[in-house]
Amino acid sequence: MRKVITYGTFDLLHYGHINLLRRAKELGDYLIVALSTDEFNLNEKRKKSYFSYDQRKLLLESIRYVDEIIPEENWEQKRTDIKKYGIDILVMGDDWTGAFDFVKEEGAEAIYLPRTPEISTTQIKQDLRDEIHG
Ligand code: C2G
Repeated sequence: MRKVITYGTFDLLHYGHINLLRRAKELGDYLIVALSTDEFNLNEKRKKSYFSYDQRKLLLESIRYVDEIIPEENWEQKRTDIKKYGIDILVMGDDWTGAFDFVKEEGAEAIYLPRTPEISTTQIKQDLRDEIHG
């Protein structure tokens, strides 16, 4: 069984996230999503998600491509996650190209997939702001 893992906040879940998760699952048989905790978002990623960890987890659990969800609490855990969960492939959008190539040292492949154009959580918030304020 080929196991795939991907990491992210997945806030305001949108079709760009779904495209990523679908393609990640296509690369193997089992997909783990390491979901950024609220603390990790605040302290390390300098962003506050609109939905809490539990709300974001509930949304991800309803997606057919997702087999398991674990918390992402720090940048370093990728190395140990590869061993702990027997991961074959780490998948990320290509805004992260090269960032996690170190997983090759743990025997996993790092694959960066093209992002879905013109959609992002930031863009959604901006568009809604513009709509309200004109
Ligand atoms: N994504 C995408 N296309 C978009 C938007 C996002 O393919 N239009 C991908 C991102 O490249 C990422 C995943 O969807 O692989 C989740 O996106 P975010 O929640 O924005 O992830 P990020 O905040 O970049 O967190 O340790 C890694 C970090 O946790 C990644």
